[in-house]
Amino acid sequence: MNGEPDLCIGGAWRHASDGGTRSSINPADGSVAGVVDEATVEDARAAVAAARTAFDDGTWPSTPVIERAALLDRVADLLQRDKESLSLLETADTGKTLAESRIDIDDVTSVFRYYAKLVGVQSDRLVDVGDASVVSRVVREPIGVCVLIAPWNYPLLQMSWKIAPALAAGCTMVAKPSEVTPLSTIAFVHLLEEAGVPPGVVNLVQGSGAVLGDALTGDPAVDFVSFTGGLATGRTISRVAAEHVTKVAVELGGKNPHIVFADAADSAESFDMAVDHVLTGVFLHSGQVCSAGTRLIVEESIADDFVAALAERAAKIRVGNGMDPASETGPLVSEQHRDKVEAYVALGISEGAKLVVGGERPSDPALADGSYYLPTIFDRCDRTMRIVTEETFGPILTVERFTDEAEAIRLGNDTDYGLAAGVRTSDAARGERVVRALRHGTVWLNDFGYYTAAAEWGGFGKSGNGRELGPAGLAEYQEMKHIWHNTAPMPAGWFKG
Ligand code: TXE
Repeated sequence: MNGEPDLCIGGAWRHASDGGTRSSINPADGSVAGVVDEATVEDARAAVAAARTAFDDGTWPSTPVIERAALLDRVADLLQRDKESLSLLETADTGKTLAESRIDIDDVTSVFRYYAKLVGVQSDRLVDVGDASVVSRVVREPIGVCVLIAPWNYPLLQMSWKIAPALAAGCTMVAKPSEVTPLSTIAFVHLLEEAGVPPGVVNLVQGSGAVLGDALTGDPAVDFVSFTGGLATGRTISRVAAEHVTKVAVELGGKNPHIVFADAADSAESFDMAVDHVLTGVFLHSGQVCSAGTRLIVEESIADDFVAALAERAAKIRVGNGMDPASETGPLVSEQHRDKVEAYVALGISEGAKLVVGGERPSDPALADGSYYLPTIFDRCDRTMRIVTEETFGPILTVERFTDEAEAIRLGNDTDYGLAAGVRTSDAARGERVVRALRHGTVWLNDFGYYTAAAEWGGFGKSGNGRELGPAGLAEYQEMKHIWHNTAPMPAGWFKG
């Protein structure tokens, strides 16, 4: 970064083979957050080859589990040591508030600690085949060379959900952060080196996915691609990887319903809490969250009051520079992304949705150089509108109304995606019925947005396939091998001649 080499290939830090660089822009004020080497296709191929060599000829895949776990714990310690500097990089690159970045680094730490523990207690499975002379067991082996492609909204967090289990499993890898937010991942790969990750195990390239993508995901030397990002890119990657029947896991965002029954807001206190959770669920990180609760589905009897209270609080959200402790949410990640969000707002208006609050940039001249956008609410929405069906990935809440439980469930499932959903009700039986009926990978009942490293994360439908976090998030990086060992073999006796 800023003159230092940023590509890590086979344990050596290098500049791009053609000397190319890219400026990473701080969306809070348009300044340059860092100048970073931009890999070429040749660099991407070299990174895959280095990962392949490290897997086939290196020691990491056969390093005892206890040592791999100890390394993950060391990474966690170093993350805490460097928490402030990593948080500052994350805020400079993404625009998110420093408070959010600090939470991200704590979450990254937990992921490493979790997988250190989990891999340490995994054991082979003995299978009783009813023959005392046969030892039959199922063992886990690393899947091989992994390509890990991350997005820009949670750069280090999303990358850690991939790197931690990949390392725990004994894989080697090529990591490609988003070209929009590479800074924290570069610092992190230095940290991995310091923790003792052997050369070639974690390779790093930065650059445009459109340029490097096929070289990374279509290389026959790759065994697994883990991708988090947009639906269109997920489709492309799945197609390219299919050429060599390469396993793919993709997390492609969501259009997540937050269903509010009237009984969850029947006292002043519960009403305020429901408003608070809906507000946080959609406007945190200015809506740039794959699990953001972007579709409010509210019972008709309370809808008018609920939307009015939401609008009042949305108008008070302090949008500003993430480095200012007074800011409650930062800018959108880039000018281009704000253009996209603004186009969705214009579309919503033309589709006939009722704009209740927001729908514009902040007027504060101090924010003029950043890509800020105000929290926006559209009422009177329905499924014919693209703002209800498509992921806007900005601070936009759409409101739909229902009159009974069946309709609430139908609306909640009426999406091509299926990443996350929220349900608010004081009726426990109804709550259980509705959460079981919703076809989403995570469902919160009377809460919203929380996750833990120990529970699986991923989507139904077009939100993707595969899982991250939890035991399944490690299993993605492991092949199961059945070993049948006959200690006293006999002739099969099938063919008599
Ligand atoms: O994502 P891309 P973009 C959604 C959100 C957003 C939309 C587009 O709706 O508005 O996606 O965002 C790499 N082969 N999400 O364009 O392109 C790219 O370099 C291989 C949801 O920024 O999906 C980056 O590293 N890789 C999401 C990563 O893919 C390719 C978070 C993600 O970028 C590639 C972010 C290719 N052909 C956006 N093309 C979530 N699920 O949380 C690009 N990339």
